[in-house]
Amino acid sequence: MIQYSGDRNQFDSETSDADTNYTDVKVSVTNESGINDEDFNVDFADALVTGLATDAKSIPCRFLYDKRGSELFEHITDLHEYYPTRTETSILRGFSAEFARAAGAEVALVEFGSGSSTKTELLLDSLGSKAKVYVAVEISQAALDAALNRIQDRFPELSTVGICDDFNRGITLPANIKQHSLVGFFPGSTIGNLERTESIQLLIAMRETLGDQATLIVGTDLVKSPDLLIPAYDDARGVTAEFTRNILLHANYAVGTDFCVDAFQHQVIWNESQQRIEIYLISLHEQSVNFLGRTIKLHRRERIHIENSHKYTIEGFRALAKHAGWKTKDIWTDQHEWFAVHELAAN
Ligand code: AVJ
Repeated sequence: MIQYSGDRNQFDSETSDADTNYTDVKVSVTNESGINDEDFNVDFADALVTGLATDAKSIPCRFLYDKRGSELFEHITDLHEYYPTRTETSILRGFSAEFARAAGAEVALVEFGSGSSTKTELLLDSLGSKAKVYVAVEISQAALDAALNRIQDRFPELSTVGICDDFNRGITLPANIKQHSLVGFFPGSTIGNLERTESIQLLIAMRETLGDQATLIVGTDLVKSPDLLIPAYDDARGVTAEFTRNILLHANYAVGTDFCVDAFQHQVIWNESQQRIEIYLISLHEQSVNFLGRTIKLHRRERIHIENSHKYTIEGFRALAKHAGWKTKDIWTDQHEWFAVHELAAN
């Protein structure tokens, strides 16, 4: 790779003085913070400037999902303590067979935060030739590419569309998709990351995106004992701790912060009144973090909020969905009532 610190358009010129042919060479421009322009993440930089400026420090959890973060999350889903993935998957086995029987003849499936698209295969398998289009919305480009390649191999007749973006920003569907029966798929209890009011906003936005004939399938983690909840987010092998701390490594290469990752500890709290798991990184000693000409001081034990994972009762989520204009249809759950899959209808 060539490091070049001038006007990179110079390399576009076909009549370059240099002997070298640059057309096949990736030219990267390095800015003052030492990061390649192509890799510098403006959105992440903004979030850090805002999130670290106050006493109640925070980093938005969407930045957990760089390539390494997406890989670590996949490890989490295999952990014994992390019950949501395998529980929801077993629910979806029964659900998808019944759902497919009642589905329209030409279905377009739109998944929000698709990650590895593993659960999607259950729905696509059951839908068979009824599934015409699959739209995957995912913030991690690496995860999106890998998942869509695998899905396309497994379902060669299916049209696939990848949208690499934050689904909270509102997405635009391909124009010709509305001729199909639209089915939104929002599994994994991803909705739990949002505050309750934000969840309502998102469900309203999804109804607008998908249209008034749509169905929405949402997975929510159910309220349960902290004895089960805490270990699910603080596993014995420390995979979740590594996942949380990786957000600092992501900041270091994408924004140029100089976080010392080993000086932060993963902490998990069950907030009973808010009915949510809260995840923090605690500064083990007094330290400062430098980036973009700023210095942020952290005192010993000061914490940075990283993630919330809200838990819902069945009735609590149904009320919230109704509030957002959705009609509540079927609910599927497991024998322990640990997890719920809600089927909602726009009309
Ligand atoms: C992907 C948001 C559903 O809240 O359970 C898992 C994220 N964080 N372990 C969750 C997560 C730490 C996960 N969601």
